Amino acid sequence: MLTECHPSQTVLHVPKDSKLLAADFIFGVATASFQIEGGASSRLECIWDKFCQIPGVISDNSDGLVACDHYHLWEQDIELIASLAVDAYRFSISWPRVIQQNGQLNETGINFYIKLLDALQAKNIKAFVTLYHWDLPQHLEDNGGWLNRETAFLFRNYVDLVTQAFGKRVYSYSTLNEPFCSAYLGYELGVHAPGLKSPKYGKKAAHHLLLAHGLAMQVLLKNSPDSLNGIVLNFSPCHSLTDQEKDIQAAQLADQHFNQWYIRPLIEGKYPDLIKQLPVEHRPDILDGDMEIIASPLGYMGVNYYTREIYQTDAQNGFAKVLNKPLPLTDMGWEIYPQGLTELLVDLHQTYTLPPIYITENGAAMPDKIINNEVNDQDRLDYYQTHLMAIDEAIRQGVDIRGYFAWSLMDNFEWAEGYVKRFGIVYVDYQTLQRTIKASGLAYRNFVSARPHINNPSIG
Ligand code: GCO
Repeated sequence: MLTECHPSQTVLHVPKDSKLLAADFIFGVATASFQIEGGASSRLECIWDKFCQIPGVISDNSDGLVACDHYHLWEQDIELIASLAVDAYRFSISWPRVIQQNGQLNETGINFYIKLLDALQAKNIKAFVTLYHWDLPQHLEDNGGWLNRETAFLFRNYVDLVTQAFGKRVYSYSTLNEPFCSAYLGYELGVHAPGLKSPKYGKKAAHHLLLAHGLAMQVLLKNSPDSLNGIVLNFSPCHSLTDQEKDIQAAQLADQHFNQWYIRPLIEGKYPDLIKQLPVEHRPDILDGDMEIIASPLGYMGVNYYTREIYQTDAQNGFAKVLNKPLPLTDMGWEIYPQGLTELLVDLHQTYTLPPIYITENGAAMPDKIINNEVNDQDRLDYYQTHLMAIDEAIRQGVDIRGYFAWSLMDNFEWAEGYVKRFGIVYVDYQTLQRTIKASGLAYRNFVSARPHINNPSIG
């Protein structure tokens, strides 16, 4: 029975005067190559292939060799995306699929994406293309990966070749997805590929990633000046456990390391002042001109938001993440904290001169059950509802937000969590590869297709 005070609802809605309903506000769904494609035998090995072979690093000992087999099922996946009535699809290009070891284009690989782009265009779905979502070719890692400055220039060459091949098919490019994750999780914490662990590595890798971004922006300006070109960053607001000065400072320090370290050089051409306090061997190797390249003007910035983090003081590192999270939590153990999204967006807007913002990822892993071919994921639906309202509030407070992408189109390989954690608005049966739209997916479809300008083109 439905009771009046129950927060759950089976539909998504926003106030009638919300900018989210404007005709030019884009709603989409997002994925990434390694997480969905499979088709591994027709591309080069990437760092995630190798990482998955290390015993114990992936919670279910799985890999990306088949994943959702999107490489073979892409046509039905485009139909699926179209059936959700979204305006846009955000996906990434697998560098090891489109570039051969000798640096030349792989024709089969590039044609896969060209067919995909053409099919999207035929359905009037805007393509938001991510050029790097973590699947570095393994042979480049063997040469130092993102710790080697040369990788940034090889990224530029890759971007040059693919963007020429794609021509005018792409609505929006993002150079990198979440350089924080590539650098910190991959090279400092070692929980992501390539699994290196040293405080000396994180910021060096980050600098080369940011340099790669800047170099790619220059290429995009030349090869694709009419597309919306930018970068996608992830943020978690850093809160302090108590009101004590030491905890407050700890949270501020974490924020400098994890959030400001990436946005500030992009917008202002300099790293946070914290750089001066870092041990010399932890500092990035910055050459003359690097910061200008990194701060190339952005057409937009993508913001990925899932949760906030809480910190307390720590004698050794200055800050420590509080592991005991306040409820409610998602299946990832991440606190559901929609007000953090409003806070984050308003804070960024007050701190920086921002380009237009797109929320390029937001969503939740939930313990889904498929029963009689239905997934009643009310918990995920509630997550979307509260986060859409948080975005609405940020827009009301003056932030220029132009789009929203649900993470993810479908359940997929959730990195170190393997296939155990499900983020999709579409359920994937990994035995049969059958896709089933969850209740949240149906609600999303109903929401986007009921916008005033869709029903009546003269409104909005
Ligand atoms: C990220 C990545 C996605 C993840 C998602 C859930 O933000 O980490 O872009 O690939 O799957 O965020 O963790």
